[in-house]
Amino acid sequence: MLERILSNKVFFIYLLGFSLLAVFLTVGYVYAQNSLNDRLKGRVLLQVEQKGEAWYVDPENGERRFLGRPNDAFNLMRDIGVGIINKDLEKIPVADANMEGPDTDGDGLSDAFEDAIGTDKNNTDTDGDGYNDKEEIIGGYNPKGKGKINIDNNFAKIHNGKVFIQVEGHGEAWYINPVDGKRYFLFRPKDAFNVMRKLGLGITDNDLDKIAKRKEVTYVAMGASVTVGASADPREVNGYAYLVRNALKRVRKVKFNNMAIGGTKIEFFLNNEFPEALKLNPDVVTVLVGGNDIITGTSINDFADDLDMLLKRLKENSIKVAVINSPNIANYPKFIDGSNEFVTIEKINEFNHISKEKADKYGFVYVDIFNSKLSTDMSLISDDGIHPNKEGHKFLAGIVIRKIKEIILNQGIHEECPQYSSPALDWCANGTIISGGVDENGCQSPPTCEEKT
Ligand SMILES: [Ca+2]
Ligand SMILES: [Ca+2]
Ligand SMILES: [Ca+2]
Repeated sequence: MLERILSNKVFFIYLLGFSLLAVFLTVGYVYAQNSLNDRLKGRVLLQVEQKGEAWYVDPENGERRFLGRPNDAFNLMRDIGVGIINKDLEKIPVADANMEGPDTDGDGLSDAFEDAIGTDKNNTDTDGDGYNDKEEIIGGYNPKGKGKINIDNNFAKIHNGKVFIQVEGHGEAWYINPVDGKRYFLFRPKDAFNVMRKLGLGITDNDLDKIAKRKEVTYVAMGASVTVGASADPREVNGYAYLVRNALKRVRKVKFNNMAIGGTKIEFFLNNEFPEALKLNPDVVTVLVGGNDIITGTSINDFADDLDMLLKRLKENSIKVAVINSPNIANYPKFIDGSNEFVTIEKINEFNHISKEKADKYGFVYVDIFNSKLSTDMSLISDDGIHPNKEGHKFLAGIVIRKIKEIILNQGIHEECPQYSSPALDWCANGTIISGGVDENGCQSPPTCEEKT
């Protein structure tokens, strides 16, 4: 008995030792990886041991994305771009690059460049102070008026490596180079590629391997007409589910599928949309529930049972879910006259109460749009008196995006498995190494050592 306890104890100490080693090595690995990622955030990397393939390190999460051919690179940069107003953009110094192209006034700035910075493309000296537009903008002077430009180096620093899209212009894009803190004009695909080539940093395959590739996420939207995108034509551009997809694309590679069909209810989500969704092996599902069940008088018990079953199945398949409730449609033009006996604020609250209860039961995110402008601000509702309009979809997407990002960035989607180094050679020399097996995330667990008896 004592012997058994001792042997268990030895085994435990080995296990503990190994675990600590593993933790130490993992922490070391992650630390090294993080510092490399941090140093390279926002940089373009060129694989010097290959054919100079270019990668872009996302400044937000340090993951790398393949830049591919010039057109791909340009589209990718626009894809990751964030909107900026001119007043903020002007805080960042301009790089003397990418000014080639038709130049009507011959001042060295292309017409497109002048459109972007707001100078006169038919006048070499927009403000008439004797200094031409290019000299001024490159020298940090204001080509449109008196004095210097109010450069804010801290602002540039915070946004190093990002791509900005001018929301007040024609959507021109600029890349903030982390090395010199200047902005590089990205007008044509060629510009994007030139920037990449000129500013790119050579990297070995070995170092590149240490930088995580962008994780992929499969997002499926379930619901009815609102989720289809009704009253926000073109739906694939303005519908909330598509806007959520677009937002996800900023942080992840996204596979998206919209399962929603107009006029459907929870029973249909469960029996039709869910089986189809499951085939895609989704990571994240949003399900907007309540609307048609409330309108057509589904019994609250049936709703509760079907929603419970749907969420249970999603949970069983390890899918992260955001349950979106119903806004106060009793307040909507279509129902405000009380013509639909089922549509009352009491009923809506009853359904939403179930949605919240079930979301909580399965540990899912609950998205409350009842307590939002979608219940009160009828300027968000379309002329049909029931569906959100374009602005309404945008508003709804904003709420969902915040919640979805919580799910994806905090709970981890397709997280890479921890890396363990091999234990010392004499580890378990007198025992049998037992494979650690695969954990619930599909990651290999460290092996254990069983003492020989
Ligand atoms: Ca010019
Ligand atoms: Ca000019
Ligand atoms: Ca001038």
